[in-house]
Amino acid sequence: MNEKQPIFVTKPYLPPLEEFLPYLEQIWESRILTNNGPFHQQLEEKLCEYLGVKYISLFANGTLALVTAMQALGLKGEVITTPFSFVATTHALWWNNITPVFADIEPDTFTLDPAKIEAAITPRTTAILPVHVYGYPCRVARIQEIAHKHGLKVFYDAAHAFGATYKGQSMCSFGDMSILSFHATKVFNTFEGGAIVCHTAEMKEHIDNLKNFGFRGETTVVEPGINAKMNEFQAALGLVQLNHIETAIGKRKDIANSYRQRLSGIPGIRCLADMSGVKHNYSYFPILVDETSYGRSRDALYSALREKNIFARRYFYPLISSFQPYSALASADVQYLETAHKTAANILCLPIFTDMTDGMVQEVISCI
Ligand code: T4K
Repeated sequence: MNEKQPIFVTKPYLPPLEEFLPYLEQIWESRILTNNGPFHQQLEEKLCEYLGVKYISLFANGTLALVTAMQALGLKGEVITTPFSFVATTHALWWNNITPVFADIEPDTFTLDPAKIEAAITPRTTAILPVHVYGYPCRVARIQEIAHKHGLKVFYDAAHAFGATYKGQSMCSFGDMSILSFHATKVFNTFEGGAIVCHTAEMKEHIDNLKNFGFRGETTVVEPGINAKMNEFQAALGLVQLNHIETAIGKRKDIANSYRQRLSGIPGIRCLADMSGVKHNYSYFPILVDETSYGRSRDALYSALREKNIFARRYFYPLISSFQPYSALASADVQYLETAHKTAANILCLPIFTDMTDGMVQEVISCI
């Protein structure tokens, strides 16, 4: 038996407990547990400041934010999206009775390839749903041009992109709206949680109605909404986490740089470089394993790491398009998704988290 503590792909960051306790005391005192309470309101304000955006609506999790974003935009028919993401991206379409149309990704950033989007547009297409995978920006300008030309909405799954910026702008400020995830495994967590960023007060009101059963006021229901509200415990944790976010991203950056430096001499292991004009958040640390020059497959490396109690993850393998609910779609055919398939076969996300020690990083590197 291996006695060593496991090193998981991530370990949620929690602030010192004493910083959270006063918030808990206030909740116990006020008995306001949910439904747009004071911490919820404060967190929306503080997040707008931190992200440099005008309107944000908090959610119980990122998946409900995705489902609601589509409702708010009134989408139907088909939506063009990437197969290289967490399955929630596509599931949210299914929950809205929308057909996902998969298009291939770019080899350098693993984001939706604009060159493949246009070919996938049909008269039924209503929107494009790209993902800023690992916090790397999609080609937002080009995607906007295509959307404009064809009269489509664009909404970004920015679940990985909290705290990341592109050309000085928060990565969740592009398109018609963006969704965020504050799940335990994310750079910024509220245990579970999520948000929608949008651009007008009217749209925020619409989204806020939708996440609260469609209520506007006490006695009027304006649309068939759902319950997707963030509670006061989650919001309180968010307020405390926000004080630590820049330190957390800084620590992750140091870990990413150590990996890059020390893995650079290993043939067949490719790390993603930082992109110019981007402030990265280092939410994941993906490597690509080239079996021929490394001498082992990605899966062999994944298993060898597990034997040493190191739990790297194959995000995102299998592709969403390979999962049973979607594999029969015409757009799921391998011939259209060559880069995505190649990437999914060779990708491995190494452990990275705020409290990761240099010793742990060294352990992972030695094993590789
Ligand atoms: N869009 C994108 C692009 C996403 O990546 C996600 C979620 C969403 C949308 C949907 O957002 P949410 O509805 O989740 O807010 C995890 C997360 O559950 C999921 O949030 C995330 N993406 C996805 C990429 O990863 P799993 O099944 O891989 O997580 P799990 O439980 O295996 O956790 C990974 C490791 O983290 C564990 O081995 C140990 C460690 N861990 C995990 C948790 C939950 C802890 O140490 N403590 C914990 O509490 O899905």
